[in-house]
Amino acid sequence: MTTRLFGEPVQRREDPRLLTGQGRYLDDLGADALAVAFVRSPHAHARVRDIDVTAALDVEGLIAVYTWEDLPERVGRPLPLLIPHPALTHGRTAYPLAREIVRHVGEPVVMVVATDRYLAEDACALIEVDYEPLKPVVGLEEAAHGAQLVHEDVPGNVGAHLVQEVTSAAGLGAAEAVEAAPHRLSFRLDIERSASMPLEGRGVLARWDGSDLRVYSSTQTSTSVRMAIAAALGLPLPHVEVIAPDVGGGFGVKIVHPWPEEILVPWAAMLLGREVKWTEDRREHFVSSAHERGQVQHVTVGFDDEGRVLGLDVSILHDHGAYTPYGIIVPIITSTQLLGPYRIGAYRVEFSAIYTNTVQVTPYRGAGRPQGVFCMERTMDKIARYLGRDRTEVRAVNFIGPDEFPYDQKMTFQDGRPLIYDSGDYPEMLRMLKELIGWDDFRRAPGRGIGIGCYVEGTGVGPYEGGHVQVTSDGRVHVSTGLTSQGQGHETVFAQIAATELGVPIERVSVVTGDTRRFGYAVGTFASRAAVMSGNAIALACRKVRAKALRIAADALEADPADLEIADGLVRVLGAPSASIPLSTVAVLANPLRYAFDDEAARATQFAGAASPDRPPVAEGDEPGLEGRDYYSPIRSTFASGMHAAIVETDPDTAEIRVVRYAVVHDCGRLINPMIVEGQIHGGVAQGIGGALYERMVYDGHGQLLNASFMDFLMPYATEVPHVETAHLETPSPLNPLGIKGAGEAGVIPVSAVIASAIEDAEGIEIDRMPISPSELFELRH
Ligand code: MCN
Repeated sequence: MTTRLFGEPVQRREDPRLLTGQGRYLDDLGADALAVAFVRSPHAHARVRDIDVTAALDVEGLIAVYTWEDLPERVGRPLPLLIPHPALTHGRTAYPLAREIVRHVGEPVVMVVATDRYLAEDACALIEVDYEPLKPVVGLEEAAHGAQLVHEDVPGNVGAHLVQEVTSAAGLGAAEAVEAAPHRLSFRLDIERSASMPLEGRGVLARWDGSDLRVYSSTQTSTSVRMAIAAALGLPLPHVEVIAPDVGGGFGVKIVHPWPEEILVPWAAMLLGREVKWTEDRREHFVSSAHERGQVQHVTVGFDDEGRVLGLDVSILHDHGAYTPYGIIVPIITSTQLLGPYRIGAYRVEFSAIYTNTVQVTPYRGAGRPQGVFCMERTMDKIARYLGRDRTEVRAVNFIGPDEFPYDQKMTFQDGRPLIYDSGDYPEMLRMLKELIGWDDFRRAPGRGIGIGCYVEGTGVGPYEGGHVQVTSDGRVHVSTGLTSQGQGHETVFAQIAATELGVPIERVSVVTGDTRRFGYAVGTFASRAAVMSGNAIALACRKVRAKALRIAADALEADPADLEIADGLVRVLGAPSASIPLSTVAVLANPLRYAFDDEAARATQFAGAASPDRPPVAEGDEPGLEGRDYYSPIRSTFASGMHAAIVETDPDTAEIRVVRYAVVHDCGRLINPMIVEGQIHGGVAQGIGGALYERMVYDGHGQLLNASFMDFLMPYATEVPHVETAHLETPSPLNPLGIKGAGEAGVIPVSAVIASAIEDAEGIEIDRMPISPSELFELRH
């Protein structure tokens, strides 16, 4: 049996459970809990004049009705602004229940608790809210005009305005560099709103026993939810536990902490002394969670005869919806990650984050990068078209060379740290991609085109993540880390790391994530950070355990720790395999307190001489047990990269667009599990195809979301997503012990750019907005 598991395509261990209905999602818990439903605003902008709950009080099974007036001061405060930024001069967050003004359809106004959800919904229907409708501002450009305000005290609806500029080596600013360039182009690019849309919506279940609060939440960040709840409810942290059970997808929307429901449900559970649960329905998810992507981008580029970009000026209008709970992280990521694998002469980017009377914006898988990559890759294609050169050649002349790392883009990344690329090999990646898709042999024909898109992605953002590893006397290894899982396969990859580091069969390793009882300090799962952050922390914790195991075994075997190895669960003397001791026995020896009925303990007595009579049973500076905890805190992010190519066919009559081939070359450093990474990329590409061809939030002028159901919001099926051909390039990150970079968002990031590039090639029409439907393509043709 091999114990070298890092890098192998180990089958996902969670799948048998998840695929056979054994998963335990939020709504599988708390069958007897009281149910919560919300009255949500039907108006995009209105003043709440009065709320009459009288009729609802007669509903049989009604337990309680709460409006903002009923909330204690701590609970009723505006929700926290999670990532402040000096440029966010007018950050605004919602109250957990509307206080006076509602600013988008779906904002929670009244909370109803009843014995079941049906009764709670019945009671909601009987509550009369007297709204004074105010004029809503819906379109991004209309809102930027500033004539009508979303927040009375935010002039021009501008939440934030930020300008960043990197001058050229010759000291030219972007405008000067563009002006001085032999060629110039200016154009506008639009990306519409979309959303994460996990299969399982949000949900919260809370139980109060008079002293301790236990909360289950379908979240991407249980430790932060815990801190938020403790703060809002005035409870000491050790008396609050938050557990993320199986989570049916998050894709970004579940990183917000706390959602109003995550405060209100535990508060009601404490007040009522009963278990209380809220499960989001699909319509609620559409109108009251979060969206992303909506941006208008104006680009001016100056370049030379080879296509080298000498100056780039980008101005972005970012639609932030009604609130900024997650700060302005999305447009900051667009601004800084737009540069991709390229060396750009001089660069200036400016964005305004604009409030509109629509659902708030928080990161969705890719988080601002799909917009930035659309911008840069459309730019590369336009340069190639202008110069009559091959699109890959233009990219290649702009690439940062493999010998130029670390490469400083001279900007500040989203975490406030310098934007320095640590490693990569972009020319080699392009060579691999061209070969994989057959770029040079592609036969172009009317209605058949090929497209390309490249990106660089900062992954593994800090500040830290931790891991705890314990070997028990049965030889099992228990790994825990505080971040949560939403389907990424963490139970498998973290077990692979522990099994490799400790030399034990993977079957003996179990992994727990997202349970604050097991691990209290964590940041969460987002920004493709779990593998880098928890992966390295778990490896470091394993190394501590390994060192201790070798020390104890060396005593027992009367050998030097340097002469020992651990393999197949045995600590062995190198070169003398018969001299060995099971790791389970080492775990027994690590604890001076042994139970008489423990078989392992009985076997361990033969090593009793290991304890020296002149030192205490637990030596000073030591701890009982064979376990270790460690944290990984990077100096800065590590930069993954990728290049995608697609072949599309468009129907000459119906303008239907079909993606017939899709190829990906990807570099996430050392692969822990290539099969899982490929699965992540496939899922991301499917999501990206949705964003390129189908998914958009359609608001009318009154701020009503017209397609708030899966009947009307199109998502791709397997029939729309081709087999994704994948190749890996591994340039290890020098920044972390395992050499890993992240992979979880990679698939989605360049897809809109790639599909636009391919349609443009097939049709000879410039594609400057995404998504594009057959009817829009039809119109562009005519
Ligand atoms: N991996 C690996 N080798 C590497 C890098 C990653 O084997 N060199 C593996 C990891 O161990 C992990 C997976 O690939 O199992 C993704 O790793 P990572 O890039 O660290 O991303 P996270 O685990 O932090 O996941 C977050 C990322 C994000 S930001 C979104 S959004 C997203 C995504 O993952 N949401 C998802 N993938 C998702 N997949 C599912 N099924 N559901 C979601 O909600």
